[in-house]
Amino acid sequence: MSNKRISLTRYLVEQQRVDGHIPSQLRLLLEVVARACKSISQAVNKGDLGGVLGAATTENVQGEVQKKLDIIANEVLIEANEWGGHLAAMASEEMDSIYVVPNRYPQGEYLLLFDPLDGSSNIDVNVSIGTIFSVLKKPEGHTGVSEQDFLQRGAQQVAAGYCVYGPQTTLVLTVGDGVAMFTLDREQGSFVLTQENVQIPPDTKEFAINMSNMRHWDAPVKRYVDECLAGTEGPRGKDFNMRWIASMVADVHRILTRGGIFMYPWDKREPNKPGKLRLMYEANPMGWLVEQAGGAATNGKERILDIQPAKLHERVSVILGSKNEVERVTAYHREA
Ligand code: P6P
Repeated sequence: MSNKRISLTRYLVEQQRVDGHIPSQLRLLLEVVARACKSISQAVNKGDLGGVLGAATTENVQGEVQKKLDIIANEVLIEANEWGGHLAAMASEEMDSIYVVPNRYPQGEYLLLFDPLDGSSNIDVNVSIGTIFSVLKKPEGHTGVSEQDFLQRGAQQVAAGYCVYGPQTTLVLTVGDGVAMFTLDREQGSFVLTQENVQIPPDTKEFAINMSNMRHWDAPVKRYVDECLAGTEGPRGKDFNMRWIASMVADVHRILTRGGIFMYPWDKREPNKPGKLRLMYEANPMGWLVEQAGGAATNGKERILDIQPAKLHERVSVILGSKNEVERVTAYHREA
């Protein structure tokens, strides 16, 4: 077995050739997204040297003040993908409405959704952040493209992934045949396969939630966390550890790497909102990755990937990670 590392390009070509899993247009799309993530990684790594830290003067559709790097990352992804002929349109956390590929370029059959830089609150304090992306096929039978074409269940995704900008820059990807991880080799300037067939342990001793919201949680979540905190004397009979990076990409990467459960549940602070995180370009891609690695992802009541979206930027409660833990929290919701 040669110890020669396999590049992302070779991995995708082999997936296309061997499993017919990746049509050539989708392979092109994934290569272009990976190249855009490399550019975003360069910008992120410059930090203050690149004058890219701090807030911009604008707000996004969520009413959140945008960071300069949010806007830079969004522009990098748009410019990298609009000319290739593989996309009909794009949707982003940073844009109110969809971005239809301009007429001067050929239209493709795929829809690309992304959170260009998730974890923005961590940008200025040098903590890992990341890009999350999801790929859908444009529904057939009609010309043109509209927001309605994006409103598909997460189970309809044809590819999903993220790139985490941390001590390493790592691209994590699924096309429905398991989860693979590619680490950026800066000397070569290419992503190299470093993990294949990623598996999340079904049990864990590590939970991730923002504990400062405890007084606002619903009873099932409070019950689950109280039992974890009770440790060996409690009903779980074991001690738990807690992590909260406040960067979903970094928390999910840890869970894909060593197991755990991540929760951003509904809480009483904004009772009309189902949760904080967005369904289409955060929960759906992360939910599919976690399922493809043997984990589970629900909103406390149902599988994330079965939720029929009503709006492009709709939010959702998220419980994902080690299968047995997610099933326990979901069972507590059903009992309540
Ligand atoms: P809080 C980042 O802003 C984000 O959208 C996710 O990446 C992260 O998990 C969550 O919000 C953190 O939220 O309320 O703990 O700051």
